[in-house]
Amino acid sequence: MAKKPAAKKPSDSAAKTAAPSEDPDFILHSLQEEFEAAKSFDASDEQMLEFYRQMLLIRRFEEKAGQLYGLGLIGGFCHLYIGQEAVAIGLQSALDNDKDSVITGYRDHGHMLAYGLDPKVIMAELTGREAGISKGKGGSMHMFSTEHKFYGGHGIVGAQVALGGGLALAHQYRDDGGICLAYFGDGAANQGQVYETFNMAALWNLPIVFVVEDNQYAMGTSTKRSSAETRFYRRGTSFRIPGMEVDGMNVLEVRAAAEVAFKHVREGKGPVLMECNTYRYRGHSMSDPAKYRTREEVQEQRDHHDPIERLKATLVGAGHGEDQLKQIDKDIRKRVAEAADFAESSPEPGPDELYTDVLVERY
Ligand SMILES: Cc1ncc(C[n+]2csc(CCOP(=O)(O)OP(=O)(O)O)c2C)c(N)n1
Ligand SMILES: [Mg+2]
Repeated sequence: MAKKPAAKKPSDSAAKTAAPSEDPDFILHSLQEEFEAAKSFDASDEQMLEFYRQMLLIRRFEEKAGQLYGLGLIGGFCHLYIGQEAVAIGLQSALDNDKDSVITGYRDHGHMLAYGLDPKVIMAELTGREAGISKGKGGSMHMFSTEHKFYGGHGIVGAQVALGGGLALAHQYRDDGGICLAYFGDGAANQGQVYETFNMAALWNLPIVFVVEDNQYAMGTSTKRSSAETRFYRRGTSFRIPGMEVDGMNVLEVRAAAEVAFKHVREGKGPVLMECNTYRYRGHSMSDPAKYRTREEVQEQRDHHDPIERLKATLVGAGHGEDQLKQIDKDIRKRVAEAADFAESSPEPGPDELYTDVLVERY
């Protein structure tokens, strides 16, 4: 786990034994206790293999995206998700894609791939091609698909939280049974609009799960330098939003937390705030030399907390051979190479596309 939970104070254990009505922090840890009771998702063999394939696809895709950026084939910004794969896969594997919506910031390639989409349309979006999921007009930071109920891809830090509140209100208003999953970063967690949204979401009992992907840094600033309270799951307490603290480097733990949180929200009990502790291996964006941290710090995370290696060890323990897992990697590398070839060779959108998708109506 990227961040060690602080040692419990005596008052925490006292509160644990108190009846809910006498426990001032009941709201805060009501779901955490349920989650702690079954912290690892009891995945079938096939589910575990699927989590492994999906996380590896994100990893290899992002590595390739980094290469294409280096070759000048990706314009604008490019923020890689390497290291954080278990968060998107653990959470989104528990969604109902026919009903639920997802919204996130600019580090969004992994969240799109978690839908099981063909990597070709994501890579083509990165290279600005017509075949891309947003016709090549969104690029890395602004992917969007109403078809999949994926509402972006946002470059304004924290904006997706307020917009996510709106998506949740739409689910409630239309009574469509869906919930919204709104991801944001540790840096975004210090934005004012986040707390305005918390207030409204709790007041109106909106069906939303707020997820802080605490990857330890906001650009070059560590959470310790930017945040008075780094245990982000506590930040909903004053709005009576239950918090959950999750090891975001462990896909089975993230999925177990998703089960608890989604059930709570689907039952109409209002929002949940989940903190997933994770780590980004690469710089903030491709143009970040990452001088604010040591190589050793990154290496320690790679060597001891990597989410893919961790699941691999579980799979090996369950009897899967190294050869089988190597073959999966080989197949994924091939898919990603094909996606890159496709993205490099497909045409750019025509000039008339400049005037489409600007307003809802074509003009
Ligand atoms: C409103 C706003 N302020 C500042 C920025 C510049 N900016 C871009 S990314 C970023 C850091 C955000 O970090 P975090 O929320 O932790 O997300 P991460 O990049 O770690 O995924 C900042 C300050 C911005 N895009 N929007
Ligand atoms: Mg961050």
